[in-house]
Amino acid sequence: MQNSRSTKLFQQALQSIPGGVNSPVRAFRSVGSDPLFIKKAAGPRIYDEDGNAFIDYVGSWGPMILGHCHPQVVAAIKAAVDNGASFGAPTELEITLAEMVIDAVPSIEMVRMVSSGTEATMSAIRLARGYTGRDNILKFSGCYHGHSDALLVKAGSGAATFGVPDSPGVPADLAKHTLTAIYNDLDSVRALVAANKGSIACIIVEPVAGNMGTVPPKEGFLEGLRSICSEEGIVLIFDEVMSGFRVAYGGVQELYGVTPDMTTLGKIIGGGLPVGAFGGKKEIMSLLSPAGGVYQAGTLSGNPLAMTAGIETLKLLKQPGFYQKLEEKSAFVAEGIAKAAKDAGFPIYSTRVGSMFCAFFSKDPVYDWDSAAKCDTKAFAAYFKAMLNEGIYLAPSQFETAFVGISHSTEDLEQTIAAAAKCFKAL
Ligand code: KE4
Repeated sequence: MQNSRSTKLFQQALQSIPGGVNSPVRAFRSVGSDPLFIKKAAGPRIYDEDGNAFIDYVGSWGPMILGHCHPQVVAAIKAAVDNGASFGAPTELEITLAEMVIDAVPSIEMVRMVSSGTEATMSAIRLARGYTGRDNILKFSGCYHGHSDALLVKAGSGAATFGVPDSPGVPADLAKHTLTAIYNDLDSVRALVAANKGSIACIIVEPVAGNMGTVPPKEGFLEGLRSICSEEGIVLIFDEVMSGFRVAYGGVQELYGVTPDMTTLGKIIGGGLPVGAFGGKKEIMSLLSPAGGVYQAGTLSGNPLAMTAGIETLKLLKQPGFYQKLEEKSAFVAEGIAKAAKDAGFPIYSTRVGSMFCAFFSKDPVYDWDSAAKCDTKAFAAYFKAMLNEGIYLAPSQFETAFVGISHSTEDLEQTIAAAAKCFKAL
């Protein structure tokens, strides 16, 4: 595969942009190669600067569930921009999208728009702290909720229940308020809650984890979190930035029937434009400025172009049969890849929830960060590069999720499975 233009552009980007990218995972570091610079995309494909075409399973990390450049979404954005890109004033579009989100997710009675998932989770945590008057929060190893300081924290060593910074620049004094439990392990949650009785404002969780690879909740895990939070007066936040409108129109909470107190959203509700949102019970949301005292703001929050793209996207997702069709496509390709690995005698552990799927390079089951971290990331990197050579664009890290979109055709999925069969054999 010829990629001299991407290589040239990457060298140029390194002069003006830290690491040559505007978000670290794009740099392809964990797969040990230079990133491809993308020129355009259409439907299930992306096209790099050297004219190579790839079947895309990153989909901008989740937003492009309809495929790239859906004509209805593009037309709506084009029409909207003729009316102006941003006003910094309320618009009817914000009410329309808010009402669509509330209609889709019954646990959301009110919702505030922001411009990224990071803003959504950061603001939801502040609101939970304001609502409970408590300072500590609890998250899970392997779950990613964006890069606000309180969430760039890892478990304290040994018996220490307090968090320690997971990045330079995060003050230890702040990190200590973030407790870290083990995903799918309710006992680890109960131990932390008991050791910090009455001081935890919220538990934030990816109800289907997508940032350590795709890890579904074990039977009873979400229900257990729900009852612990109800018993302890802790706000349960489902971070559905990735899973919202992805695994079902109503997200994981519709699929698993567990109701959080707050939900964070992003990605799909912006149709590819910058967006985030957090919402929940009126009783909590009404504490948010200017209705209440918990401050939160944003110049481009509820941006008319992002609202337009989100509204058009959700209209298309709501069409009868959409998720059934997506489910069939997703099962076909995920099972096809798993069979290809098995037939090649290559051990992988395959997971899938709806159109989120992952091939863990592990012969053992993966159900939390520790088991995910045991994966053979070198073999994954070789697989990633081989699939790229076959025209298949996967997430450049073992600890990410692959996304199927409605525009992936049967031929695309068959081509992907055939490529996987060839690549697993060569590993
Ligand atoms: P953003 O700030 O990147 O819009 O959203 C942060 C975020 C919050 N919550 C969940 C569950 C998320 O998955 C994310 C962001 N996801 C990553 C993909 N692993 C975005 C890709 C990137 O960082 O470039």
